[in-house]
Amino acid sequence: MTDLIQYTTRGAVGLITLANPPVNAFSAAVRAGVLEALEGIMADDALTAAVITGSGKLFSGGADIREFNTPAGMQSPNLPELIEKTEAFPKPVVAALHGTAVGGALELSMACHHRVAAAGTRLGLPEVTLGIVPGAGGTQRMPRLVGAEAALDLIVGGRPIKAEEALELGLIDEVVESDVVDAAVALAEKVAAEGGPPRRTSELEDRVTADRERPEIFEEFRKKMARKARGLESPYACVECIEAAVNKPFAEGLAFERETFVRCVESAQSKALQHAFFAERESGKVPGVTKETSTRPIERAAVIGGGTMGTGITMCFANAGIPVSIIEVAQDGLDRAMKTIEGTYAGGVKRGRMSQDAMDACMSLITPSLGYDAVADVDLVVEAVFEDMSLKKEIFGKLDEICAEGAILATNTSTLDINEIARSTSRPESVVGLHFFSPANVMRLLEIVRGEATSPETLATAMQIGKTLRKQGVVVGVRNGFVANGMMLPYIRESEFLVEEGATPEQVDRVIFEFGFPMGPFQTMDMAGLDVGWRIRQAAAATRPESERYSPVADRICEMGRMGLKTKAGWYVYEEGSRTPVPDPEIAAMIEASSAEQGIERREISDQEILVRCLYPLVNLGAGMLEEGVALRPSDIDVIWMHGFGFPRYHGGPMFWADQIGLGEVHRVMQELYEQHGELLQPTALLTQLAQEGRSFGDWSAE
Ligand code: 3H9
Repeated sequence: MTDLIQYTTRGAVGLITLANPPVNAFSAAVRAGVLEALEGIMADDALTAAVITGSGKLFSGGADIREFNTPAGMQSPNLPELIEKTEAFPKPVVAALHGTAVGGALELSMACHHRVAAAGTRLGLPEVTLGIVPGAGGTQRMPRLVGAEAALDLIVGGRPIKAEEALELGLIDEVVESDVVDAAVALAEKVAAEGGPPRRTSELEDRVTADRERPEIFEEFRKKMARKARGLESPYACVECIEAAVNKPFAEGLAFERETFVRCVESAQSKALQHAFFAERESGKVPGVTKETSTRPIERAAVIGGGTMGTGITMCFANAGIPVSIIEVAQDGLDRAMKTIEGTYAGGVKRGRMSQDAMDACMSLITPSLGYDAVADVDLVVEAVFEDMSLKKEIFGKLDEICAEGAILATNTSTLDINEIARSTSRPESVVGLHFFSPANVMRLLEIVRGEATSPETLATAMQIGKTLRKQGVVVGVRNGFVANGMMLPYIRESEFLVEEGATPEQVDRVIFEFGFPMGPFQTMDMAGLDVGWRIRQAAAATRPESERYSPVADRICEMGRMGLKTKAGWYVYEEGSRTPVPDPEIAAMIEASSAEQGIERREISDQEILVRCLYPLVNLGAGMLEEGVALRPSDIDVIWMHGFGFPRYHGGPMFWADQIGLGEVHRVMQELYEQHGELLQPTALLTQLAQEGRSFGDWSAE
């Protein structure tokens, strides 16, 4: 038998243990091993029952996703075959669950005749997040155990639940605080002693018969999910499968589920979502940092600056249970910062997102401090004052004097050179960038900026912090705007040029929204506030080459005092109390006047041109950043865009999306744009090379 399965006996019970680290995925060898063990138990008259469990910290993460669309995935027994054989097994089979049991692992458990879980085990069917439906009977068995409404919630939501909730729903039979395998073996012995045919989930009819009387639940659910499922195929496919479970005999429902699974797993959306899953995990692997690299435990932190970023970052630490001091130079600034934090938490309590107790616990972890004394005993400081190099150098000089040896000195700068900041200390190896996105307590992306002197220990600690704060960390190099904001530049620039050439802000925003972003660039700018960009442009004006094309429209909007949503006017106008952008004829007239002034003859601009003009240049710049080594791999850029700017996950991020179009085509269009609009759109060397060689970013990073 394969060594990915351990097999032993406990009295008259055969114990099958999955042993395929890290997540005991059901690869071809594991499936074959489980089946072989079951056959052995069948053939042995001394054995009356079977228990299936997992080794290590979890039961199993389900099917082996890397085997999707490969011959290994279909190798007999495939997962549906194994699961049907488990349910049909004549001797009782009990699942002993701990840690996590998701996807195909929960599907197998539901086909076992009984399920026992250790307290706190997480159970779920997350397949929808991979663009598929549960494809091994999950959509048919779950409604039979918990009813259609709970099944819709769990399968379409894809969210895991704790064993205690699963017990209440009827998904499992027992939750134990004691050893789960002992409990499962005891249950197996008891059921075997009682005799009678095993309890088969596929034969349970009560729940589905009752649900058949309420066909309206499906339409109601479809309406309820519409906003969240916009653009996605698999949530609707999941609903159809659960509907089939209710309305069709089990075997027909199962066949329908199978057909739907096969269609979904081959879809472009599923491939993109699988890419997103692996890209997120890949981003945690960084040259020079290994499992052996030591990290500093972060028991206390401090944040310098009580503005929007500083308060949000402070909340991140408190939310993670880490005591944190927030430092301001004047009492009124400190009071304002604490009021902001308290108000944000209170808003969460009011909206039912957190309990009053949780808010009180977070507030008790935050210490307001005047001056730098508070940094003396912290393990990490995050500086989040405004973007002024001399101020930052002064602060880092002080930190260098006061902080304990080995403490991590981080800056939240989004534009300044971290190497220069690091040089203002005597310990540049301890300096790193932790670039949070606004609002920092909400946004998941964290750019971890590696300076030229940052030590592997500092970097590893920063990556560890990202995980503790439940952020999606991505390591990047030093460059103006790093990767995220740097790549935002051509996206915003081209959208503004398009408006000067004949499009309208609302047309550009509609095209980008329809592509799948939560909103287009003009609405985003209004939401973020136009003043920050304006200040940055003013600062950069002196160094901008005369010959470079520049759209003055955004500056003029600011000159009119329109700073976006917060002033109820920006690219759009906003009615009192509303966040809905309303096109403004005054802005339309101003844009037309600006086009005329610059001698630009306005023309009809197609939706397709808008899409490629906004997105191809950022792919092009992404390729440039790979060449420079500022981004480590194309998939890191994808993660940054998905988590930082809402690039639709079902397109897999800009670099994966470009690969699907074909880099030959992307390059051809970039070349055309370059010839029409000039050097800002010149194809980068890496894009040109890959296009000429007929390769993709994926091929390049696999080298
Ligand atoms: C399914 O079951 C289909 C069926 O309905 C029908 C089939 C016919 N496969 O997340 P981590 C890797 S669909 C292959 O950091 P954690 C992961 O890439 C499946 N590899 O660990 C990483 O590799 P590396 C439905 C997998 O402890 C390593 O394991 N199941 C799989 O933070 C560690 O991963 C899911 O969607 C997999 N299934 O969290 C569950 N899972 O070290 C997906 C993980 O090389 N998995 N890897 O980077 C998870 O949600 C989490 O991994 C889990 C553990 C919660 C299990």
